[in-house]
Amino acid sequence: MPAKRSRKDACQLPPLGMDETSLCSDTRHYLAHTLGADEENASKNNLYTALSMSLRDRLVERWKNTQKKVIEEKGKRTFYLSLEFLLGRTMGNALLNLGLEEAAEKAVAQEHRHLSDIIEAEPDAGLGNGGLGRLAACFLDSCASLGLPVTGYGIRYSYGMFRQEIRGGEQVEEPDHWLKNGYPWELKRPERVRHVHFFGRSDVYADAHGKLKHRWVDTHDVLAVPYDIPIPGYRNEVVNTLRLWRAASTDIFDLGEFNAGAYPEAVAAKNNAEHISMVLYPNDSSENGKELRLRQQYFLASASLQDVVADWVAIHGEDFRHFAKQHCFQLNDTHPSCAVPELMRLLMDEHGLDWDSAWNITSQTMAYTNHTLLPEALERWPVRLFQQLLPRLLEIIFEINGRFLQEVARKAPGDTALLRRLSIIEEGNEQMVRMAHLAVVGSFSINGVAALHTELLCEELFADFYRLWPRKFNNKTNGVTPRRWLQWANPALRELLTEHIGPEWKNDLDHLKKLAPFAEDPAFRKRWDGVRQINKARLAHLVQEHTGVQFIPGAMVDTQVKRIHEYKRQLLNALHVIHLYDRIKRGESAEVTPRNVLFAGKAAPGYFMAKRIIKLINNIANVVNHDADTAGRLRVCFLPDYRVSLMEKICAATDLSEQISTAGKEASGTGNMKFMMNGALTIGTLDGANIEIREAVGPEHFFLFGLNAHEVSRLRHDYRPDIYLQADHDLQRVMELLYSGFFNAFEPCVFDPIIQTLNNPHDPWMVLADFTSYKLKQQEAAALWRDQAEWQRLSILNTAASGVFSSDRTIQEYNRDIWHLEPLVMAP
Ligand code: B1H
Repeated sequence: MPAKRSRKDACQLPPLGMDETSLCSDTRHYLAHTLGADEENASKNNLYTALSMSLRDRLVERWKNTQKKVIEEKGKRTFYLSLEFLLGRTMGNALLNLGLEEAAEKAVAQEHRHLSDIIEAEPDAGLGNGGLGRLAACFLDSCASLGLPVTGYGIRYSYGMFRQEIRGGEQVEEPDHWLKNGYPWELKRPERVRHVHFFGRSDVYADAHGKLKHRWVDTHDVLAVPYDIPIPGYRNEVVNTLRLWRAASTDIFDLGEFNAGAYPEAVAAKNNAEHISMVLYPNDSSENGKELRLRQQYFLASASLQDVVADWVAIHGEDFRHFAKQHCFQLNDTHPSCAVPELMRLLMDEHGLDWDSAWNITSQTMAYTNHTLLPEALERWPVRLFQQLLPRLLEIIFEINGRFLQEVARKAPGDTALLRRLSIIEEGNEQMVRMAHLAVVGSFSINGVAALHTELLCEELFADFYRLWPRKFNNKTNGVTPRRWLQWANPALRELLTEHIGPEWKNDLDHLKKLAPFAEDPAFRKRWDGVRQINKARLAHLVQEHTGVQFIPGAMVDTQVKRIHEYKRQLLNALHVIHLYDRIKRGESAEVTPRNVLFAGKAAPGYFMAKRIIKLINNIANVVNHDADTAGRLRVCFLPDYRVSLMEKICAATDLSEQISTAGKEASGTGNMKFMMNGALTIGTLDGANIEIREAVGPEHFFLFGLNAHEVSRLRHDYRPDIYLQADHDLQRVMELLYSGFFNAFEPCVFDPIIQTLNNPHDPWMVLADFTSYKLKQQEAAALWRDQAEWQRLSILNTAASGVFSSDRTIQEYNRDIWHLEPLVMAP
């Protein structure tokens, strides 16, 4: 046996330097030796890649130390399972969290470049649709920053959220090949590949002791190949992991075809497997119902659980007695909820546990977060599809359901209507698996994402479950990471804050409260305004560059950026813009407060109305911006390809944040929090987290309008849009402009579908019902804008009250109530 090499013999590596010189020399090394770039004229992209590699090395050191620590501590761990992680760019985040901003600035200067240009060379990792995916990314940042041992599991889509172009006012989707230049932040881990089963059938056999067991046979397997992305905490030496799975084919050919000479055909068949991780489904808040989507969901659940179980077995063998104490799986909506039957399957079929032991483990480790009440987003899969694709899983789901319904029947004998309502299987023309019911039955914790949302979950969507298990339900109001959304997005404000309230807010956002007294100080308000002007100039430049629209200097920046959806009511905002234009045209120009109205957002490619709304906004912008009468009064802009890196510039420059969804429909919203943190005032309905934003800043500092959720549901049955129209002359004029074809001169009838829904008594979003109160609130906001001292005062108070919307607070609550993890403390 060769002697084991002692540590001293090994070529020991000194820790990497955290100064500009070592960063610079490493970056040059990668430029010259790894990328083979000509040092004299390396491209921006070369420099971005080389600097990323230098930063990654520094992350990897801390990553390994963190992993070692996690193993040593033998503590409980949480796994965040999500079909979406909307990371955006990584370089800025790595620089900020490692404390290397200045060093990088100087290192890049030595290459005669600006760091800001290098940062712009990074494509966004757009592996998510919107709020739900971005929340997952904010949560990872907070977990690492709080030192909590949390690992993210997701899919490494080859194509993320589509790129949006606007042609002729319409959305055109282009594929987002974000990996085309390589992704320097990931490490492939081929040694941890997993096999995921599909198709085949469930088989019963007798084990060595004569016990009947199940196994899934004749399967078509797909390989799951992991790629790890480091998630650094904020200056605490912790680096957690986001593990993304790529699908690959097994090396098993169809030997029949192969030997029959159909070699290319046999090889080509391998392609099918790879389709699973090809593309993100671009539907926000509505289910897709496509078989490939179910394959993605099971692929993620199975690969991730196998990964965790394999680590357990490597240390504890087949003894699962303490598994539940040591693990929690947080399900980001129902999308990964195949995890419930899959963990049952792994424990029983692959590790020999009996049903009760497996169920105890499963139902004590799964926790489910619901993100929407919209019926169109509630996932249901045909039993027939499950049977074909995941036969063994379906068998387990039926067994879970049977046992669950027996328990209900014992508690409520004879109540068959209740059984039918609660069942995981929906009966009807076609039997369906209700994924939300599966998640609720299989989890020990179920949470909503804002106070109102959780209340409505308990009262409506899950009312029967709530009566059964009230203690499972809890609220976790969303938050956003203040590293990306305040420190990084708003460096000018960061400096001003630290100068006046000290640096503690960077580790605990509650310290922003100390800002409140400064709101009364005219000199400070001037400084505040100065910061806002810098950010607004930066945004105006970007808007001009991408759309040609010139923002009116000094005018209010009034912003609505989010997915385009009828419930979010971009239409209400558009009607208001028409109204402002109408006032200018009827000679009230002097009374119209100058505004730049900014819209951005993507529509699901198959969502007809959402696409028409984009067209309407663009046509309105075209008319307004080209009418000489609007000069200095009104500009309207639809900024294409909304994404994380754009929001970083938008949120710091917005004066008025539009959060105007129909009450009861927006589960939480998180853009609303980013705007508030950066000093925007909100105009909004009593919906989602708006309610908590208003409470935090004080009702007098929030522009509230519209029906509340109870009024909306009561009005549902006798909504009369004509009544609201009759009552508001301004609204009549707006609608007449629309009817007259004023915004679609050479495009007859394009807006007819919009006009029809607005006038439809079945319009679920009740746009006209809220128009008048919205218009009046907008007038109040405009009046306040004319008093700049007062506006700045409220702006400061908004930032001062925003500490509670840090995702650090949210994650501390998840940990206190659901996860119970011990924070890691790493030596500096
Ligand atoms: C949210 C989704 C969503 N809720 C289905 N539901 C999807 C549903 O691809 N799909 O099938 C994708 C996304 N997204 C959002 O979650 C809510 O609308 C927001 O109000 C909330 O702030 C956000 C985070 O909780």
